Amino acid sequence: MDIEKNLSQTLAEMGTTLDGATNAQIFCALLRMVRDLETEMKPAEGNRKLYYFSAEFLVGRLLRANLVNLGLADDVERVLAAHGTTLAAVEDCEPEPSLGNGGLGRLAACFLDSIASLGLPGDGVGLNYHYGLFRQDLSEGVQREEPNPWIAPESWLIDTGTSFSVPFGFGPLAAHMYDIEVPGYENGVVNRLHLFDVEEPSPAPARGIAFDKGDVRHGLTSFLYPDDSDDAGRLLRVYQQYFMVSAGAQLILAELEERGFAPKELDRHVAVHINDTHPSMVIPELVRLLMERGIEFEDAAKIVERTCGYTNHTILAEALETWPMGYIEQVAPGIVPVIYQLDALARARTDDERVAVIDGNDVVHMANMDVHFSHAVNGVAALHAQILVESEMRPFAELYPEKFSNKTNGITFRRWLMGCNPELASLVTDAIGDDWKRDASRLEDLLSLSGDAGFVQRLLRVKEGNKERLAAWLRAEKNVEVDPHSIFDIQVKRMHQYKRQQMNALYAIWKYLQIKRGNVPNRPLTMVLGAKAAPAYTLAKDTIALLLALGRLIAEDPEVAPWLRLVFVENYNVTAAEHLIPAADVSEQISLASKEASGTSNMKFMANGALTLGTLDGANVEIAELVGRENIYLFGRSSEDVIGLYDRCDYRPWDVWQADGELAEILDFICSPELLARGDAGCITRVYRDFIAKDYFMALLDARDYVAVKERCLADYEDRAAWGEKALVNIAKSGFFSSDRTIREYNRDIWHLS
Ligand code: 26Q
Repeated sequence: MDIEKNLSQTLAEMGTTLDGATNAQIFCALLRMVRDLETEMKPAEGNRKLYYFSAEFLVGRLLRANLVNLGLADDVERVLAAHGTTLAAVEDCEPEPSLGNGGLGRLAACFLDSIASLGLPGDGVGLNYHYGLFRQDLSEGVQREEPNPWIAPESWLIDTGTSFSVPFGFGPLAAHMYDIEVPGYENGVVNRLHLFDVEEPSPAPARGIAFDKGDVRHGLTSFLYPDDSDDAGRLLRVYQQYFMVSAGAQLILAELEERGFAPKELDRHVAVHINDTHPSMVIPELVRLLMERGIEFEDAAKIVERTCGYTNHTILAEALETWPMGYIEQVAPGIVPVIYQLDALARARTDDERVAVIDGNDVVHMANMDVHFSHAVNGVAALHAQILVESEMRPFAELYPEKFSNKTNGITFRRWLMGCNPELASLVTDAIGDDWKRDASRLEDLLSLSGDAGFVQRLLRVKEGNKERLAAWLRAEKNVEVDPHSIFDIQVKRMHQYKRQQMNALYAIWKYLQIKRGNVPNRPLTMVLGAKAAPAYTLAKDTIALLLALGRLIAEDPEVAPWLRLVFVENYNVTAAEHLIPAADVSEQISLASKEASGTSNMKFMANGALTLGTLDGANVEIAELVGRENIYLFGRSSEDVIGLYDRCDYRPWDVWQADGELAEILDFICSPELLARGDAGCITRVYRDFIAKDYFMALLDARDYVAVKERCLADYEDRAAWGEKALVNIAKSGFFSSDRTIREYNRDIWHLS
């Protein structure tokens, strides 16, 4: 197609020309072009259709991703260059749809891309939040949350004109369906992401990201609720969840009928996937709807069990959802009798109280309901699935051994390599051809270039270029200066104690003190962190305050500043990730072993040639197996050790503080006057107290080993050729983590779509 002609025509309708248009106008013209092209394309077909239910789809900006999949990105880039602009400048006019918190939501987005790219029939079902995850403001030295709107007059949302009536306790409420098209990679397929919304949304949030909880009819889809550490709006989350699953379940049955099948054939023609427990009420809702259509309860329950699959994303007990029956009674009285019947049915299978759907306090355990009434349950990395079976869900695994499996997470290489790192993508293509674009496992062909000094040099130069571009972006967007010749050591992910950003802070203090004593490193180090903390998660917000104060202290110290920078990137989101990850030298994956179910940024960094500094947790275990011990920097206690320490209640940080003078000095520095003066002293002091009194995620236990291994890693950086070889092996082995591989496994073992 003639892109230049198409754009010129649209821009003429808008009263301008390619040379006269603003980037915002060009963005609109490209958006219309993509939407028009996709209207002509067809959804994938098959005997069974998947509906992937998720409260979060962290899709990120969509212009470039769509152009990549339509095979038009390079041509568009050329046309724009001829008219004095770039795709990067144009896409900066697109507000990011931040419709998720972190890994779980981004995984759902990668999965939709892979499902379409594999030509499988499958749509997403979620909610059209008007405000995505809050925008983070750090200007006062602590996190402030601001509303984060993304829906512009012209956006990717398609009004389908369809709605479903959701039977809430207060009466029916229409769920209006908007769609976002999901094109496959150069295969002519478009699937859909269905996002349900109220018909008359609230005009604007009253104030901040607070919400008028009384006004469910208008405010139900206003906000994405931040993760489990935020208790505000619990009841509202139940309203959101039921709204999503009831509308989605009705859509499923309507489409089933349209395809000419009877409700009792549901399991033969539909697969429903439940992404963590947030959509779990789809189970009783489907049973209720089947019963409305004349099917007996027991048969309905059997059909639904054969239809549904459930993925667990966490073993942190506090993140497993439970809802008091009173809440469900108020929100969705129609499914209350169904849940009681499901509880009775589960109790007929076992008298083990630990696996009950409803406990003695009339509280519903969503994950328990999911396991009883799904035919497949999976973890998201080998270690995680093993821990589920051997400990967290052991009674279930004994009851239903055939249900349990692992599906190691993946990422889409379209966004996370071709889209965000075109220089590396073309270097790879020059070396091995472009088969890897359809089959990421072919990246292994790069291993034949191991030992090719010229190629390794080119690889290092691509990284240098990306570091320079990141430095320019940080200057323009975040108002920070970094030295592209320093080592870029990056930890970006949600802020959580188990992810141990606080341990990274200890390293910064250690390094600061070393430099003060004259032990300057070979080369400057730039530590980059980025993370949002749940608004009610005090300790997480305190850790941000500590890192900000440390960054200031280091920057203001003329003895240290030439050697060390600690940059905390404000408002970390998908867009920021796309700039940061291609430029990373070191990927920080330092969670307490056994706590990170999988992690997915670890995979993105690996594919972009960063070396992992990490614990044997989540998918890091599989990364280590793939690249070999010489191409990864591992430290810290094993998951077995950690689980043992928890079981025996055998960890006391106070003892570590008393026994290890050097560590105590680093810790005590947190409360030094010079640091407290550079930030919120109350927040910083709380982090200190928590380290010594609780340290629930054992940062002190691994701190020494962490510092030692990090130093070895940074020293190794100086042998540039050897480092480049390691990066090469990481890129070559990263193909395993393609979400195409993950989705093939889901399809083969769980969904059976075609
Ligand atoms: C629960 C109750 C009430 C309100 C919110 C929540 C809630 C919201 C979001 C609970 C959990 C989440 C998000 C979890 C998540 O992102 N988990 C991550 O999933 C990734 C994809 O599988 C893994 O790679 C990460 O290891 C895991 O932490």
